[in-house]
Amino acid sequence: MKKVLTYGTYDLLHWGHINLLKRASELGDYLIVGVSTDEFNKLKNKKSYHSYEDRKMILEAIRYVDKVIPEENWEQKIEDIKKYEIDTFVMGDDWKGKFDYLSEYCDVIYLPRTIGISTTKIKKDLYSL
Ligand code: C2G
Repeated sequence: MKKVLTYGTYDLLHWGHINLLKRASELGDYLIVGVSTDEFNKLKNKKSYHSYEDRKMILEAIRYVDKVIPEENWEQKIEDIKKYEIDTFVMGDDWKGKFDYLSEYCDVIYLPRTIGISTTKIKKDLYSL
């Protein structure tokens, strides 16, 4: 079974996120998503609208996602890759190059980011309604 791993905040879930998860799931048979905890979001200077538990529940409802785990720090990726026997690590290409060090443990793929949508854009657009 080919296992794929990706990480993210996934707040205010939108079609750009779904595009990423769909393509990531097509790279294997089993997709694991590491969702940033509220505490880790603080380290990323991100504040989510939805709590970690709610973002986790939403992702678990998506047909492309097989398992959701907490992302608590920057350092856990290697351990997760080993623990879950990951074949392919995937991120949107806004992260291109940042995780190349993981290629020692699995394939590393950066997928084109979906243009025209982001959680930040949603927040801005709603604010100006
Ligand atoms: N994404 C995308 N297209 C968009 C928006 C997001 O392809 N229009 C992708 C991002 O590239 C990322 C995933 O969707 O792979 C989740 O995006 P975020 O929730 O913004 O995640 P981020 O804050 O980038 O956290 O350790 C990695 C970090 O946790 C990534």
